[in-house]
Amino acid sequence: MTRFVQGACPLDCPDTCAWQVEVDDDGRAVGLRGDRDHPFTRGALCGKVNRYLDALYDPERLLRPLRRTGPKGEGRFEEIGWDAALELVAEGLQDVIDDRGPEAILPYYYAGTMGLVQGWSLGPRLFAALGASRLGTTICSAASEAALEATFGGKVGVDPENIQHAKLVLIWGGNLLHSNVHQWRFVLEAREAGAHIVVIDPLRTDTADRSDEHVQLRPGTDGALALGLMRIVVDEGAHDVDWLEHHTIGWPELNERLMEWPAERASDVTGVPLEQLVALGRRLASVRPAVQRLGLGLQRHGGAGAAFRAILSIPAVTGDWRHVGGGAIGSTGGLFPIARHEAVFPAGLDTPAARTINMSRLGEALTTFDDPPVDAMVVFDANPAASNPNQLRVREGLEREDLFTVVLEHRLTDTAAYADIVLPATMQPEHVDLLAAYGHLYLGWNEPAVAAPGECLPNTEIFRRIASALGLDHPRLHDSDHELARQLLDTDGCRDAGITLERLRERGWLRTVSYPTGKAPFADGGFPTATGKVELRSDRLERQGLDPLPGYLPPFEGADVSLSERYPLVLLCPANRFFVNSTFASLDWHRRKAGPLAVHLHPDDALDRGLDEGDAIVVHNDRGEFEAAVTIDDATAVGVAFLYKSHWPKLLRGGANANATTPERDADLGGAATFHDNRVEVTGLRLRRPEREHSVATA
Ligand SMILES: Nc1nc2c(c(=O)[nH]1)N[C@H]1C(S)=C(S)[C@@H](COP(=O)(O)OP(=O)(O)OC[C@H]3O[C@@H](n4cnc5c(=O)[nH]c(N)nc54)[C@H](O)[C@@H]3O)O[C@H]1N2
Ligand SMILES: Nc1nc2c(c(=O)[nH]1)N[C@H]1C(S)=C(S)[C@@H](COP(=O)(O)OP(=O)(O)OC[C@H]3O[C@@H](n4cnc5c(=O)[nH]c(N)nc54)[C@H](O)[C@@H]3O)O[C@H]1N2
Ligand SMILES: [Mo]
Repeated sequence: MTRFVQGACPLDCPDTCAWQVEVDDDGRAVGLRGDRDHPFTRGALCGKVNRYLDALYDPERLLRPLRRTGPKGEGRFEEIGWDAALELVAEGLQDVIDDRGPEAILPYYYAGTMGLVQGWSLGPRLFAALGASRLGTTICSAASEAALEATFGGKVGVDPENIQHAKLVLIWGGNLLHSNVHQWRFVLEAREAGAHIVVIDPLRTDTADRSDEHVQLRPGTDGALALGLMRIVVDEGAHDVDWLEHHTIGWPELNERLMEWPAERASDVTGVPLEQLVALGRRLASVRPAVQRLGLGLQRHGGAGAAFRAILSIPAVTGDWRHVGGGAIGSTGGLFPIARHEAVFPAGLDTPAARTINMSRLGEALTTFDDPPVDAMVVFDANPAASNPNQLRVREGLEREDLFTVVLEHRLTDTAAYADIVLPATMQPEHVDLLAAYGHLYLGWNEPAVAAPGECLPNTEIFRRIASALGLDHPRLHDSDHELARQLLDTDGCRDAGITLERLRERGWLRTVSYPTGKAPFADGGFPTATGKVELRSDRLERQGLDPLPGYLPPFEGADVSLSERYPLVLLCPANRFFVNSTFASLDWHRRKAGPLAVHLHPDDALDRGLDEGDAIVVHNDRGEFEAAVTIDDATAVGVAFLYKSHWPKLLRGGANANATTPERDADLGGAATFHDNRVEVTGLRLRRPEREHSVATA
């Protein structure tokens, strides 16, 4: 006999699936399936998560606390007991506090689990109470979030389920078939009902291949395309004057700016053929409802914030918010009435002011900060040695003998290999959690299904024990997991939507807004801006000395002509179908499916460099280099190379992945990382390193 336990996928992905773990009489997980009743999961998990139990029962899982016995990075450790480990952690942190003050401690975390309980509550809370440096969580979506804030007042937009009602779907910088699989079914439903599907991407991705139209623009030029399209809508006389007047701020100024963007200029900047651009603009002028689905790929460039704002402005100009299925959607995160801030800064807990360190410039922080330096780092839910930009500098920082590093992990990642102490954490079927999503409107509950293996503990329990070891006994640092979940749900929004912990546990998932799908909730404005209007002009951005209007800001390296002589290729490194960031990238099945690290080059770029399919290459720029194999691929344009991100550096020949070349440079908004705004050159390994055998890089 087996039974099914309700849970939720914890991975950093817009789909946040509801799943059910099948458990046998011995308490072992033997199966995993998508929840058939969940309106977004609809009974199916993605290929990589179908194999999640491989990760759960991976023989490489960490089961006991470890203390480093070899040099940093080498990965030699000995097992120690929890008591000894916690004593060492408390001692290490206390020494740093005594020497340099609490700000010399940096908690470093991201979305290895998107669980609100295990992720962004008690850990950040503990470090806030210590007075440690705060973390600017910018590595993924900070530019788009800042753009959404400035334009809509928050992360709101079209209910992704309603995309099925659109007649024109524009997908900007999102490879849905890799990274937002469940959204694709709603797109297909729209298409079956007659919608025209357009993918806007420098690469002809699988998603582009299966759509009706592919707009292959130059990387980092979406802002120019959006302005050009809006200009055509205006020239066609199809802008919704009435909606613009009543529900937006700044239309006259934006309209003036559009006059600077005739289609010819937009075509020149983006490289999109004039006829295609004009035809798309006319389609946008005439087809209602149209929806703009914004992925995150387009926002990993210097001008990301401006571009996002320009695209978000389109439905105000076309009046699409009036219609079910019309509008724009970047993230649904703001439609979850969760007490995120209070989870970290609860009433009654003293949290001293402290500096904020931008996580996307971790290498810089670890190697240059002085007042105080970062002398201790506690890493959880993240793998910066694989996933952060400027990998060599991050590594240089992690190698510092005077840096005390603690890593909470499932596996001995590249980052964990640099730790002084590694603490073994539980995985999703082993702990309680509460999940919000950024690609649909359902909160999810995750009930533990199996016992934790070895001596693994949930992140929360580890933080409670670290608090005790430091002698901190404030009750808010010892809240139980259920208590944390209850605090997260303690909001007016949850009360309005009838969400309680009890109902959530009983059902497994609940819709977060009080209106049903099939509504156009922004038909009459009602955006979470101060005025309820779409802010085409943002006074807030103007006060920060930024362009108050949506515009076009060229990519940094992407448009840098002087750099292009030495580094003629722009390197894009989007989502790998079989990994989620570096998660799963050490497992056999996932690695086999993903294949060895391959850099895709346009046939002309390969020919220019004398490279054949499968040749071993070095990809390099001033920041660093990594080894890979060449794949010749006309899915990309001349001058644009790409690979799928997140192989584990230590499993690669050469010991580095694409992030050895990516920049630590902030985008225009939000201090966001700019992974895709990166110039490189590619050289055959044979030519560059004649002393080396030129075999293909291993995965
Ligand atoms: N399988 C899988 N799923 C994932 C992830 C994963 O690693 N693997 N990662 C998760 C995470 S953390 C995130 S943030 C999301 C990311 O997933 P997406 O939002 O899809 O973002 P990316 O994969 O970075 O890039 C998507 C597409 O944007 C294109 N692109 C690059 N530059 C530009 C540009 O300037 N303009 C336009 N229009 N397009 C551009 C790329 O070519 C790529 O095809 O996916 C999540 N889901
Ligand atoms: N080249 C390139 N690099 C990129 C990107 C890109 O487009 N190109 N995209 C960036 C993006 S969008 C993102 S979001 C970042 C993501 O970067 P990270 O947030 O660092 O994500 P991962 O590399 O998957 O590392 C997450 C780690 O968390 C661990 N983990 C999972 N659950 C738990 C838990 O419950 N407890 C503990 N203690 N650990 C847990 C996993 O084992 C895993 O090792 O990567 C960025 N890196
Ligand atoms: Mo991300």
